[in-house]
Amino acid sequence: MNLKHYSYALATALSLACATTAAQADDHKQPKESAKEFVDRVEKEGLELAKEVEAAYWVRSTYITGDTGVLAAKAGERSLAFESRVVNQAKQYKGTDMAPDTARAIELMLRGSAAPAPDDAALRSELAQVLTDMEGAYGSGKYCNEAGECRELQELEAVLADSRDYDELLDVWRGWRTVSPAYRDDYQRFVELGNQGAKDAGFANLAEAWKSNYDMTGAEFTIEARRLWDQVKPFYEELHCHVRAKLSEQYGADKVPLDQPIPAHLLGNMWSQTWENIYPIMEPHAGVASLDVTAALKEQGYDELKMVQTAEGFFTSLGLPELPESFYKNSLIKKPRDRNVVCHASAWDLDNGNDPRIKQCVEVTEEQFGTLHHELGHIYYYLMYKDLPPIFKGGAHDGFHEAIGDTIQLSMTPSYLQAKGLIDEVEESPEATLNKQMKLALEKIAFLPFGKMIDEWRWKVFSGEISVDDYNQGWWDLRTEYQGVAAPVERSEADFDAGAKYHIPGNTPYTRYFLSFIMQFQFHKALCEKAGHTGPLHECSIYQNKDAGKALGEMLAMGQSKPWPDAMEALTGQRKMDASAIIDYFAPLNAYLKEQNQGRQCGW
Ligand code: X8Z
Ligand code: ZN
Repeated sequence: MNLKHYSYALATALSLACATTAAQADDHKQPKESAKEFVDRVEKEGLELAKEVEAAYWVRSTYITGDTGVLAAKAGERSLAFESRVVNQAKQYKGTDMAPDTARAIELMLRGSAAPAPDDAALRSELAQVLTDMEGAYGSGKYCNEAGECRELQELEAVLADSRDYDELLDVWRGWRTVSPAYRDDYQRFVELGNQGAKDAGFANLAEAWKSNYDMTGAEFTIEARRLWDQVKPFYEELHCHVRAKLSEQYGADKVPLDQPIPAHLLGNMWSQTWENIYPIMEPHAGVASLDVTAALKEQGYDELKMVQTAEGFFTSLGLPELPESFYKNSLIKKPRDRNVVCHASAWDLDNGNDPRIKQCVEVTEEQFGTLHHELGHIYYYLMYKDLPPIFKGGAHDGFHEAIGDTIQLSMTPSYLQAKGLIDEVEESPEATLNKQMKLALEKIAFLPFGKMIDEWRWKVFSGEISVDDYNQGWWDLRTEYQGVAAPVERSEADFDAGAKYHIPGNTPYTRYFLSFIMQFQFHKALCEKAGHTGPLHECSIYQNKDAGKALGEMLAMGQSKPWPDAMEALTGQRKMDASAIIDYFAPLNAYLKEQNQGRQCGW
């Protein structure tokens, strides 16, 4: 069910939609319907069904109970039935003569969704159920320790972020991983059902379905993603080497040996996916240019609402529209105290662009402030492609959708933060630059192998290369290979550590984030050029620049109406994804790391 994070055009139209009865649907199967008529009808029916399905999913995600589970699974089942019908009909038009826009629409319909619908109705029902159950189990997961004290994910994450006590970190790291074994069997069943759906839609397996969304073949996409990873890998290895050395100083070489992968619980994040929370350990020049935005937000009495409004203010400063009133009325930005919700942040495109919302259990921290910008990036995509035909509503590819809010964040320079009163003064010195770059690299560079390996694991699981008996071993093999991190305690096949990360039970493809983290620097560079910035890229902010805003808005308004290289070209002049911009951006830090690592044995 594709709609959970943000409903892409096609995903919306296909996987939601259609309250039509079986009889009506059969009527529509008449072969005389032209391709254009077919597309128009699917869009119309899709919108109708979407209303109901989106409402059911929203309520489920913001109010997890058995009852909302029943309603969401039923809605999911209907949307899968619609998708199945649409795909099977769309196949008939493939290769026939039609206008380019219609051909694009048919092509989009035939792409694989995150969980393609099996032809068999009973299997569709089971698929909808298993997805609803897994996400609900994750969203209501709690770790109760031996003393009987129970904590939710966000509380555990806060410990991971702030504590430097090895054993305390280990307790919460292990604790959160007591939640996921409960749905390991569900996941295994999901893999079977998803593969069946993928086959019925014409793919070899679910991995191939997922790779079909990038205007190239699956094999080409695999190579493309690998090419990008190869571009950034040497820089990651320098960062890893230096971080490991510093952690070894902090915790002792017995805990962090200098020739081994880093224990996964010491990197400031539940999944070791971004490492900015250990910045205090890593700060190159102690005390230079204070970057404690969390403290500033708290001191200045920011609350959830003010954080959202401030983030909106960045987008409107570019000349983009204000958020509709309904956004503030209908979004969930504060964690309810009396019920379980899926706290993992998401942005939703309800009512065909008229009722966009975010769902985020906002806390007053810099990290959450960043995530708010990320979510608003999705929302502004929705707003800008609102008037396209429903089937063209979506990111140029899913990495584009993920990259917009993050691109904006790259403009939150010290000068911007000072303008907002969030830091006192802007210190300009090579030392200040290095500190700033270190903090950002701990977020952006550290993430890259994580962003890559999640779907490496799933691709292998879907293709059968990793069997159900090896889920956990296969997971840790990839964690070690890509990230150079290791489980701090022995794990077994009774565990389901992949399932401790939201996007596994939530079934959200993850390569999109890997692509996004690379493309957002490409976008930032292009926007800075539009804004007339000269000088190093890390000093550029497009805040208040209407030329940059116009260029961004124009790309967003294209949605997925054209192959993604067209959208990329419209903004950047390039037709390829490319990691040169992210590497160039961090040139000062790269030099520093190489110097620091001299004489060290890097690698694991
Ligand atoms: O899931 C998200 C967003 C929602 S699309 C909050 N992100 C990934 C994650 O949290 O794992 C953003 C960056 C990576
Ligand atoms: Zn996102």
